[in-house]
Amino acid sequence: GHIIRLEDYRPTDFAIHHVEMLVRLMEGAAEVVTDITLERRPETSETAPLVLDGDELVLTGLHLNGEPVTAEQFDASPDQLTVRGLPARGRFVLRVETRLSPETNTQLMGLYRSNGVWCTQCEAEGFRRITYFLDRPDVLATYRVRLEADRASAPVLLANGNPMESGELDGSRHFAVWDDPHPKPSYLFALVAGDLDPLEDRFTTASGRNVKLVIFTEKGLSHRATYAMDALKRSMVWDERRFGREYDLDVFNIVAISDFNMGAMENKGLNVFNHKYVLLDPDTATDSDYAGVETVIAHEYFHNWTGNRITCRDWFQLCLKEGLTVYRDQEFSADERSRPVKRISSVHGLKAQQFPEDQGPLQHPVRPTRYREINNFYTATVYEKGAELVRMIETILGAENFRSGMDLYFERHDGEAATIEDFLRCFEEAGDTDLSQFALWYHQAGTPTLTITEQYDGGQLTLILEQDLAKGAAGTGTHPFHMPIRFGLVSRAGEDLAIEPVAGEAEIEGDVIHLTTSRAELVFEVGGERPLVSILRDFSAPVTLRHDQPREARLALAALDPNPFGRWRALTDLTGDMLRSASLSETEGRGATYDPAVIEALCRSASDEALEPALRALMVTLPGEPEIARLIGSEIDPEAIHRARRGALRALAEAGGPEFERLRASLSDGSAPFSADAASAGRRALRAALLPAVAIAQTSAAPLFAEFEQASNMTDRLSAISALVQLFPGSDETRSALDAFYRRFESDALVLDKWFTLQATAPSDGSVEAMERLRQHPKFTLGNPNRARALIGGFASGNQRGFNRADGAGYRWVAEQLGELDRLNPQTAARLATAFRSWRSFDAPRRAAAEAALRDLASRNDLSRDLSDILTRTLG
Ligand code: B3K
Ligand code: ZN
Repeated sequence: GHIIRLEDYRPTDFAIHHVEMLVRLMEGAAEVVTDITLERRPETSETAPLVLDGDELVLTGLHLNGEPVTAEQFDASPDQLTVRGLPARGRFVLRVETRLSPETNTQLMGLYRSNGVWCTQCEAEGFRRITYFLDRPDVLATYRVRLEADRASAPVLLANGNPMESGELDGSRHFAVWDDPHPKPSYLFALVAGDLDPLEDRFTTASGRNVKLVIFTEKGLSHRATYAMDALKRSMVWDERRFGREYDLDVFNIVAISDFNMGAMENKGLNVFNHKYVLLDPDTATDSDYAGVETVIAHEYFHNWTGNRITCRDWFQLCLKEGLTVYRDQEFSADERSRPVKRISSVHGLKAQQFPEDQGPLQHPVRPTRYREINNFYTATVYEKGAELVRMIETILGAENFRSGMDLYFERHDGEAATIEDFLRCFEEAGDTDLSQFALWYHQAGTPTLTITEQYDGGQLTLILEQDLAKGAAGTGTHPFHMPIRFGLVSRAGEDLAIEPVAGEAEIEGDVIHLTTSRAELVFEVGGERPLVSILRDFSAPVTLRHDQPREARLALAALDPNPFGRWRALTDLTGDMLRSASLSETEGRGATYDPAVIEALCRSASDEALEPALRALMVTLPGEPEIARLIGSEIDPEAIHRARRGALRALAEAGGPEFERLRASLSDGSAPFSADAASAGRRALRAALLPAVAIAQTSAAPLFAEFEQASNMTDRLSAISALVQLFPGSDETRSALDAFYRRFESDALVLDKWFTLQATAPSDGSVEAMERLRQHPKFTLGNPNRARALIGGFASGNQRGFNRADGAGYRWVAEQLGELDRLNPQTAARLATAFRSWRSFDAPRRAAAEAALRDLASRNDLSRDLSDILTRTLG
């Protein structure tokens, strides 16, 4: 396929100043008339043709300044429109007419219909599926859009910006006109039309602008949007206080849609959401669903400044808006909920998603330099590692200079399409510092390793820090990074000691070491007692840490590090080591053993009243099977990992069982009404985290089933039924619970997704056969991305044993589904295919089976560019 390269970037030959659109929506078709006001740039040759992008388009009319364009003057194909002989100077208007078929658009890019609702998705290159255009982010224009539709099927007509006029038309039709005064790239264009229910509210900005807020849902569901509305208002306040950013239109609309390729989309003034990230109530949504809604609502809202007011020059700069906006939503959640809990969850997610990507065949720099299909670069590396880089800038500069850098960025680049270089320059100026070495984080792919060696003698502690990017940097360079390493030296009484370096090859500022070389030694005066080294606090750099720390020092830090992140890390390092060696013992047929001191530490953290319950839940949860697999790294044997983890759970149950039961009872909210606040959610999280250890000790599934039946909210219900499915897969109780769950929620799409995922992750031996039965279930469809992800993604990413069955049946089943899904929805198929990214880490029979399944799929000649790009790189 054709490769797009960063080094080939050049501006367009023509500028677009303004766009006027008329969109006529009808049953079975849509007509689009687009008046594009263009101007040849002064540096463009007077004869250069205008070349517009298209994708599966049908041109039905073409006019220049009101006159038909003659056949000799243009060439049109479904994916390109070339017009010659255009004016050498001054503005002109090109009218482009297209005819679309939203009902048959199963890709869900461009204009499509979801449950009868017309909606659009344009990022990254969907606008070209609506009209021919310079469909790239550095072409900014103002838009005025007139929508016409039947009043009965589409009483609500929405587009970007502010509402202007609306009224009746002949027949049963009506119209509405929307005007967006802020110049924007085409990927932020949106329209929605349908029979939707509004949930309305208002917000007054700091400077007094009165904004109407509306969340639209499908009929009868608006009561489920109240938490999303609350999250939106809190986001608006937060962005004013934390970054001085106010909203800039008279209305802010959000629409919840059933069929959506990703989480949500930040279209200017008209965010379109996967309904999963809007609709909630205690009976159908879990606490993590609530947290997810809060995060995504905030994320899309924050894009209004980081993404929309300042956008990207080209798609290579995607992390400019995504990494920065993830950083902003993480900070919002940290401020709204618990900072350490949020940080630990983010790091956990980074290690689970981004690290394997960065260490496998889909590795790429945070700012890539080439791509075949841009939709495949909305990755954990661009988003989550991108956010880590912004966080490191904050650590390096300090909070105050960081804020000045952000202020400068907003002031200098407002209304522009910017680059990572522009962004970094603002922080260099604000912090009066050189970030050229730091910039390597954007360019060099791979997870660096940071190795810490301690030496202690005669009251002096020496830390040797070494960084290495030798492995897996895919030709993007291996120069030393500027790594900010936050640390503490902790006394045996659990206090941070004053940091007094006597000699050092790296600069130390406060509690941050600036490591800029491959190796540095630092010597500290510490007196008679050897301190505990709490290194890489708050995960101040996205690295793999190798710290050959004595076990007793880790146990001590797990109990008393004043930094909560440090406690969590010490404990997870211990459990990780324990499970890693237990798995290796299982593979070799030796009995696994579980270090009683580590089990004891897990029990103690669960009961530690000094810590908030949400943090205790994170500490007592054993690493999942994929996590253990990552710690092993190669020749992975999923069966051994499964047995080892079960063994650890039993050891935990033996040591802590009665105490866990007591704790669970004490944490129960009893008959108090459900509250979604972080403290209540934290208590439920700790109860859920303790449940597997309590349940595994029971000889029957009956107590779990009773817990399932008595649950008064989805969080408790799902934790009980998950434990049933995981620990008692074949039991009557499990079957009854799944049936009861189905009967109660069969008409609720979002809960039904949970039902499919629950079963996709069940550890039964015949999992592939069970998957095929679910695939044939009347409620299953590949046409809805959430449903496809629930079943196929639930299995491929949530059932390590089943997907990686040694006979290859799991791989073949998933590959077959991907082939079928690709014909409908290439983007979702490609996304699900990334589940194969770690295939080389498994043992030889599994590697061979995975490769065969991948090659078989890759050899089909009708694959989309999306899926074939992922497969080629995964195999490459
Ligand atoms: N910007 C969108 C993602 C678009 C994905 C296109 N394949 C949502 C977000 O990151 O906020
Ligand atoms: Zn985003």
